[in-house]
Amino acid sequence: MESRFKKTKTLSFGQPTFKSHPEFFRSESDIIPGVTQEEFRQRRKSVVNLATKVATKGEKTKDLHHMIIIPASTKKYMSENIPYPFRQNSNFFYLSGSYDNDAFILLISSPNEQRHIMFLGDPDPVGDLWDGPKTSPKAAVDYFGFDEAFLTSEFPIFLKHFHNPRRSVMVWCEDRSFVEKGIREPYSIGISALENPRSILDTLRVLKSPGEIDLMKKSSQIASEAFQQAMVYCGENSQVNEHQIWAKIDYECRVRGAERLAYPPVVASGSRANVIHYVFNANKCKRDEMVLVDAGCEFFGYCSDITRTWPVSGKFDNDLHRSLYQMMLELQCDIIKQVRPGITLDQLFQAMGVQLIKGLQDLGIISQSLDVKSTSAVALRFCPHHVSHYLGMDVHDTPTIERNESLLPGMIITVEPGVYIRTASNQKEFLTKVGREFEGIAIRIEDDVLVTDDGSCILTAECPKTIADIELWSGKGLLKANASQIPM
Ligand SMILES: [Mn+2]
Repeated sequence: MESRFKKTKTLSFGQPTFKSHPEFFRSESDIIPGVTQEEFRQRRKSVVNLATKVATKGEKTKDLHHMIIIPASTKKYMSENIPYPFRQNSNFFYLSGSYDNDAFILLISSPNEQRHIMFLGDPDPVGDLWDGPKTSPKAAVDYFGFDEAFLTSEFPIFLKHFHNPRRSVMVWCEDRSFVEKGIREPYSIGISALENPRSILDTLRVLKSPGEIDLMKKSSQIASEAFQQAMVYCGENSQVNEHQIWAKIDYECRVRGAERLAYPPVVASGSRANVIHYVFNANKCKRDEMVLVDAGCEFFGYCSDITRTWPVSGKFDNDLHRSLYQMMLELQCDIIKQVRPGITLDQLFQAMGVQLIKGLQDLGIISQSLDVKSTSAVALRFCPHHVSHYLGMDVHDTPTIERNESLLPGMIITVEPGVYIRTASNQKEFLTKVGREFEGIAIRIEDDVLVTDDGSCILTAECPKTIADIELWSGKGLLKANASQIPM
């Protein structure tokens, strides 16, 4: 077979390819590492097939046509001419592998055929001077494997040809105004229904292919190594602040090939860890406190999501820290052991609530007299967030998939129990005298877990989690600091 790169020799791309980044790609047929042009084509086919099935409820309907429109992200500005870092729309990326902005995918299904079309931004001599050339329609066909590709300025002509008053068209698009202003009004195309394709895409995206699993493994590996290095860094530097730990994780992820952090991280030391979405990340870390870090990265569009809580000093010298941490660690490991096909995220959450209350009672933090069976409301006061969410191209992936759906092999989820002992009044009534000593301490431990045929596999297993491993990695930093003090 002729190499695709011979055909596409003159094409340029605004994204990594096998040719430009051979260290990440396996073969020339990959559009992103491990995901071939054929897999992207299959995804588009599956979207069309599922949309058709949902629309007709399995019955054969003769003349119904479907137009599924998935726009790319547009360039967004933070101030005059200064763009925000570009982040592709996950659904557009899932169906194309393309980083192009101001483009859209059009999938057409008629009773006898499917057409996969990409519309791309028009060449702009002035804009291209600043931003570089855009992907051409030829590249969209040759490299990305679309059946046809046009410039967005050609869309009206395309619609004119497509328009047929006898045709009944169901349009699938999240952006209503795009459909009303771009299709219905100017061309008076008879649209029989306007549907949102989101849940169809979520249904497909929640199950990861082998290529996607490998990307998730890589993303998890990169973030795990960044956490190792952050622990070394804290051990090495007697004075750190949250901002520096953030910078360290960001740096260590990027040097390993991640595009960016997957979300604004939480780096919260001391009692600030009680603020679940604390992102100010600029306070000093005290050596006798713990720091909670919730961070992950994106690798070719696939996210990792890790939380670790560790003593800034690198040693679990404080008995309160040590005992509460050990309890949460055992709880988190027990919940992960329950992950298998058939169980639901809500069931994991229930299990966490029961075990959290028992753990707090065993440590004497809350009263023994509380009935463990009616604990979920009390558990929510100590851990006000869910224990799990789906993970994939988005951090909070496939949100239309309910948390009471049975897990299937190939799904990837987080397991992230937390405990937040605040001085908040809604906990006071439960805290014992011993419990009051723990006030201000917050711990969350989060791993990314793949559901397998017979259980699960932790993708973030390299990230230090046991007390011994955390002290080991922090200890590497302490050793470095001591070595640098030895006079030469
Ligand atoms: Mn998470």
